[in-house]
Amino acid sequence: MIDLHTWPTPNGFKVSIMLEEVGLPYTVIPVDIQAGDQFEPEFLKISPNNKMPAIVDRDGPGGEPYSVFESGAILLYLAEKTGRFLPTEPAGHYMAIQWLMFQMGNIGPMLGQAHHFRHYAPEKLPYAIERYTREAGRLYGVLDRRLGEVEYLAGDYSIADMANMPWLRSHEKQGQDLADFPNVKRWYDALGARPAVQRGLEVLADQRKDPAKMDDKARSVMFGDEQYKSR
Ligand SMILES: N[C@@H](CCC(=O)N[C@@H](CS)C(=O)NCC(=O)O)C(=O)O
Repeated sequence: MIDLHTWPTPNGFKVSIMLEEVGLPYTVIPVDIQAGDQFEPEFLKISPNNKMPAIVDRDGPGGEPYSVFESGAILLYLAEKTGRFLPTEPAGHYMAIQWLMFQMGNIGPMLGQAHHFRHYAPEKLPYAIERYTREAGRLYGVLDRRLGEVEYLAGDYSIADMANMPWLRSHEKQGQDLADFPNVKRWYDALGARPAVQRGLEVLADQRKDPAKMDDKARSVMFGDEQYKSR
């Protein structure tokens, strides 16, 4: 049994999609990041960077409970635990890891900044909006070129696709139009048609709050003073 500490965000959905794909039983433990659950001492023991998602595998290495934070590490852990969605032959294996790292180092941080400056920032800063919207568009272009050559990012469907796809759901909020990226759109629609992906995207979906309606307390927890209290 896996405990999944999560909230309905792209990083959380990566892991719920994988758990649905492999069919491992899991319990969802909500981490309300607008209420500050990520700073609870018990949560920090399993996720020291105060971010969801995190998992605890009750049947970890040696049969002992084992916790994992960072969604990319969680996807690798689950892929290796189950022997699914990560090729074992070296060329495919490292291809999947490359596109997983591409997501962790680029798609997540840059699309996240585009979303932040376009929608969350109290001040509309043209420099930041232009910089991150342009970078988001460049990254969509990288994905589009890759997906013009292969059906899935690593050839076969893998954790690399599961990591990238949830981030593209907010393409409008990131200032992007999928019509400009036809190969991305083909892949995005194919993933969205998978029942396991649909179930993974439903996890805690009813808890999703409109960022435009974030109150001062939530803003402080997410972006303000509360962030620095756990130091
Ligand atoms: N690199 C991390 C990023 C996780 C992350 O950014 N989580 C955000 C929500 S999507 C979070 O928990 N934010 C709460 C906070 O920073 O206090 C991962 O991929 O797991």
